[in-house]
Amino acid sequence: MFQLKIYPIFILFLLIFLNTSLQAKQLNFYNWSDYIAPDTIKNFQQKTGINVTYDVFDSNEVLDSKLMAGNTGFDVVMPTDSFLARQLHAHIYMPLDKDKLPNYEHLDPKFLKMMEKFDPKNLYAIPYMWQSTGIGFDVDKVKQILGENVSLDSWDLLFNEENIKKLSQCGVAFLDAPSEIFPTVLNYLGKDPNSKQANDYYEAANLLTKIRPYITYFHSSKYINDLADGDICVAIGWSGDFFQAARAAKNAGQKKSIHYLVPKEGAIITFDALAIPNGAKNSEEAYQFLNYLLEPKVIANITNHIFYPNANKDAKPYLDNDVITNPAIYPPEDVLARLFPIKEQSPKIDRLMVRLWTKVLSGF
Ligand code: SPD
Repeated sequence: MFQLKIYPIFILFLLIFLNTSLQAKQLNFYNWSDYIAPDTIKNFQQKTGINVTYDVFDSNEVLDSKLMAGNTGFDVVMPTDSFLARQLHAHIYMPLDKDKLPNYEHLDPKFLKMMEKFDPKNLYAIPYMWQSTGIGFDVDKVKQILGENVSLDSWDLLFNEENIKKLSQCGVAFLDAPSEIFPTVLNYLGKDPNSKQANDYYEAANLLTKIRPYITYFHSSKYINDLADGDICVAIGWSGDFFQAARAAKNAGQKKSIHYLVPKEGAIITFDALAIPNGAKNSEEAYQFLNYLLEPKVIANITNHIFYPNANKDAKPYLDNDVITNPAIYPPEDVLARLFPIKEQSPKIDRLMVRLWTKVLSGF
């Protein structure tokens, strides 16, 4: 009698157990657009049996507002350094258990030290790739418009009204990223790019408002294809994206010379980092994924595809020769010396930038 009663309960527990253990393992990854090799996710899924839901964004501001609202459902996300610092103050990430990341040893201590300014003791985030925010352009079109002898090494190309007015004929794109455009303009104006003075931001906004009529659009990913297709001829954007544009143009059989430069006045350098949000449902899978991305061959394959330099010291032997020797991808010392980081800003200045940005975009 007793045995008859316990039997169905046992079956029920067995079914529940089997159902949970047979459910496919899952990982939800939220990454920058155009920021991984086409086979990375597929290879990881094949290797581990973990199903990856992959989604992309093209703006720190968007990622930040989702993370701050909470319960994103993401297991791994990719904030940029100064945004990471701000988010760490809001305690939204899990501290990393390095024992679960045997490949962590491949990271270059030089980059870990740089990241410590944003993530003290490297407790929460893993540096992925880094970049500068400079100017990319179609050399022939720009020369056609501004003349053969135009000097192509200054922010004057875009911040001087005469120049941008002429370039507007062939299309000019700016990143839709106040956190990057304001420091870039401040630096051009000879001010501290991380200024804490409200007046400096008003001055930068004045310059932007003056040239606003000549900016075709503000967007942070569209410029890659538009430059390749000839819909624009110049953009402020992130270094690796312009090599992706050049590849897209070449693959489409177009003879285009797309160049990227860090202007002589200097440009922003930023690091993007991987982190696990608090409350991530699949943190074990997240660790497996992070550890996978830390494999030298895996990260080298990504760099070879997206043209951004990574933070892995053991990946170098696997980098394509034309990538590692390209000074616009791996900049030489004199260019590195012109790069400056963006620091975490006070909430007051952050709010001011957002307010002024809305005005600039609307053209008033
Ligand atoms: N396709 C864009 C990839 C670059 C992402 N990094 C943005 C960093 C912001 N400074």
